[in-house]
Amino acid sequence: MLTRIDHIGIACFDVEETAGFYARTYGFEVAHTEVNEEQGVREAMLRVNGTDDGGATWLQLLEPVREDSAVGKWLAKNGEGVHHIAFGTADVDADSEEIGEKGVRVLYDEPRRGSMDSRITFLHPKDCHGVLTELVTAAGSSSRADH
Ligand code: MC0
Repeated sequence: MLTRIDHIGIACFDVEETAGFYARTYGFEVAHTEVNEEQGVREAMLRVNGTDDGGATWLQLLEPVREDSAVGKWLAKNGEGVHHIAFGTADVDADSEEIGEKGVRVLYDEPRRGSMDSRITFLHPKDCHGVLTELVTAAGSSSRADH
């Protein structure tokens, strides 16, 4: 079951500069940074609030480390802006299977590693009214211990 918005992914040209805007304007501080080579991004996670299901709600700033990455291609075409939304779930495997059975394309056969050791998959934006949609099970969420 999808229980919350885990994060909103925002494509940007420069993570540090963009993080400065969010700190100055809203007071959101960077809680975590990493480079995810598989996804081709440098990212910063800005915590907005916490929940009691092992997750929280974040803004995720995404700077491409390769032009041919998903975010690199999207930025070249659209410029900076909202790239995807991510729903939190305790069981990304069950939810992606169930959603796939409804005819929505799930982009990965198996969830992959996401930010902060989460497990993630994506739904094709063309099947979701133009919104690239991610499903996330946070590290430490109950079902994660099974994997
Ligand atoms: C592409 N399209 C989008 C879109 N990206 N529409 C809405 N939102 C987006 N973010 C549209 C394009 O405009 C195009 O529409 C069509 O989809 C095909 O796009 P493309 O430019 O030809 O690119 P493809 O087909 O090679 O790849 C699109 C696809 C890809 C969604 C399959 O971006 C993908 O696999 N994304 C999932 C992985 C990802 O985004 N990783 C970065 C975040 P038209 O109408 O022009 O045909 S990593 C992340 O977020 C991790 C770190 C985490 O959360 O922990």
